[in-house]
Order: sequence, then structure tokens, then C-alpha cells
Amino acid sequence: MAAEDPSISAVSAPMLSIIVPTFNEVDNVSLLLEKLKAVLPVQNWEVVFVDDDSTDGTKEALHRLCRKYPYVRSLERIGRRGLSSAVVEGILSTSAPFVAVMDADLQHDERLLPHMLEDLQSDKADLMVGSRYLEGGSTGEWEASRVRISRVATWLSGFITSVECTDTMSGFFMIRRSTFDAAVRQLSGQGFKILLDILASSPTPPRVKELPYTFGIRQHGESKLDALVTLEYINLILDKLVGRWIPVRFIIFSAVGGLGVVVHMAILTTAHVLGEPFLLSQSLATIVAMTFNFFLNNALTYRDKQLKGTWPLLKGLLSFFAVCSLGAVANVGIANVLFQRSFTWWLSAIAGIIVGVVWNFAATSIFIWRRR
Ligand SMILES: Nc1nc2c(ncn2[C@@H]2O[C@H](COP(=O)(O)OP(=O)(O)O)[C@@H](O)[C@H]2O)c(=O)[nH]1
Ligand SMILES: [Mg+2]
Repeated sequence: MAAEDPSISAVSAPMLSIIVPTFNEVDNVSLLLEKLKAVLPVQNWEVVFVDDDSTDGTKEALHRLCRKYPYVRSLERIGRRGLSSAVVEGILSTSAPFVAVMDADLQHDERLLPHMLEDLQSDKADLMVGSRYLEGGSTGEWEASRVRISRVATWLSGFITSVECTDTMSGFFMIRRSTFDAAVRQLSGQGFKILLDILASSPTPPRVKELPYTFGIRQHGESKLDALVTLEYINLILDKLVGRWIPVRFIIFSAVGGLGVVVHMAILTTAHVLGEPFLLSQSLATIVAMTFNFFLNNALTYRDKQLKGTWPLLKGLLSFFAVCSLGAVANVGIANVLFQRSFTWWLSAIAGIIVGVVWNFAATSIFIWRRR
């Protein structure tokens, strides 16, 4: 096309786009750019930083880089978090035929990039993965516990993908755009593990080639890995296993409900042992269990639509009580009708519970934790 239209120069059409998700990486972004410039001397690439409204000045640092270098772009998201979705949107913002994904914190070895590009261009693979577990690679200075967790997570990933890959947890890879496009509509987009998501969502297994590297030490800023990342990982696995049939949010909502029953019984038993009247004990247990469920749902099930601040929380809690009370009436009503129609007691009870939980789930997602 460049030959037909002289106004389109080769420089304006990068061969490779490097997508870098950032959240509070102010001291790392320009260092990373210097490293990229050193290993990729021919300017046939661009870098797209996808920033989730960092609070440490990363945004301003990115603006300065963008003004100075035409091949640096910054995509800003407001009110959003999530490494995977940031990467997906970064990739969708470019039309380069090859896309690399790497962290901003200099833990990924940029020296692999030219080799990855070479192998993709010469059609040796569709997807090049930087692996810490291949011979010659290493997790560097990780504590033993983090190595163990990563190993377990890698093993779990075997349930949702059969692609031969030693490091499905890797956040450092390069992919052919057409391979990404084939998977993009099936992506779960949940959490931290975008490579695994792509592997599990590809309609035909991509040809994967791995290159070993040693995971570097973070020099500046902090890791954003926390307990929620584990939950998001379980979310991704469940979504790929059963998401076609049951929404994962419903599974988590039901599990929270199950925990609520445990809390309820613990309080009821304690109050009973202390000699409190049954009605009082049961009422107390119900209120505490519902409050516990509300806050756990707010933190886990609906964490992406989390209610914050005293008033929204109070309003949410009262609405939750109202919704659950209606759910309880439906539960008992249905169970009673079935029982009278000579269903066994436990089948009637299960049917009642299912109706109650489905109602609670539907009503809470419509009335309390709405999409903002
Ligand atoms: N845009 C965006 N980037 C994120 C988010 N969480 C982490 N990152 C970036 O993703 C990369 C990997 O995160 P990091 O905390 O270093 O994970 P770790 O290497 O597993 O400890 C870094 O460049 C982070 O700045 C997020 O919610 N949104
Ligand atoms: Mg890191």
C-alpha cells in the first residue's frame, strides 16, 4: 500500500506493537523505553502504555514521552482496573501484525523481543512465550512460597488448555495479530493471566515457541499482586470450564451464600448454648449472616461494581435485607407447595433454595450492584 500512496510512509506503520499495562510505575516507564530503544534499533515498532489512572504521576510521565516520541502512545482508562482487559484494549488499539505484551517494571527481559519477532516473521510460530520454567530460564529471586503458588497455578491451567507451554502464567509474550483476533471474542478478560486466557480461548491451538529468560527483580514501585488476583484466577478457570452454562458470578454468589449459612448456624448455636430464646437467636443469626453476605458479595462477587462510602453501603445493605427477605418468602413458599404435592422433604427444600438463590442473585445484580 505504501508504494501506491506516497503519503503513507513506512514509519507510520509499525510492524510490532509492544503493549505495556501500567499502574503506578512512574519510575519505570522511561527506563523501559530506553531499554526497548537499545534492543530494537530499527524503528519499525511502537509502544502502547495502557494506564488505569495511576495516582503516582505515571500519566504525566507517559504524556511527556508521547510528546517526545511519535512511536510512544498512551491509552488511559478511568474507573477501571485489570491487567488482562488493559492488554486486550491495548492490542485492539493497534493494527500492527505482531504484538508483544510485557510488564512495565523491567522484570521481563526485553532482549528476547528481536528473537521473538524474527521467529514470528519467519513463520516458525504463532505465539512466542518468554518462559521462566524452560531450561535456561528462572523465576529469579522469588520466595519459595511464590514459586509454589505459580507452579500450582500452572498445573491448574492444564484443565483449560492442552497447548504445550511450560509457563502459561507468563506475562511476557509476542503474538501474531491474526492469532489474537481468532481468540478475542471468546476471551474471559478476567484478572492477570491474559496469556492463559488466549491459549484457552483459541479455536485452534496456536503454534507456541518458548524462549527461556530469568525473571528480574523489581527495582521501583510495588507489585500489584494480591489476594484478589487468586480469586480472579479461579474466576478465569471456572469461566473457561463452565462459564458457557453457568455465570461464574452466580457460582461465587452461591458460595458466599453457603458461607452465610455457616455463619448463621455458628451464631444460632452459640446463642442457643447461652440459653437465649430461639426467636431472638434466629433473628440475630439472620441479621448477622445477611450483613456478612452483603459485605462479602460487595468485596468478591461484585468487586468490579463495588459500593463505597457510608451512604451507598447503608442503602445497599438495607436493599439487600429487602431482597433476601423476598427470596426467603419465595424459598419457603415454593418448598411448601412442592411438599404438599408429595415431593420428598429434601427435594422440596432444594427446589426452594434454588429459587431463593436465583431470585437473590438476579435482584441484587439488577437493583443493588448495577453496572455503573
Ligand atoms: N493497566 C493496568 N496495569 C496493571 C494493573 N495491575 C498491574 N498492572 C501492571 O501490570 C504489570 C505487572 O504487574 P505486577 O504488579 O508487576 O505483577 P507481578 O510482576 O506479578 O508482581 C505491571 O506493569 C503493572 O503496572 C491494572 O489493574 N491495570
Ligand atoms: Mg512485576
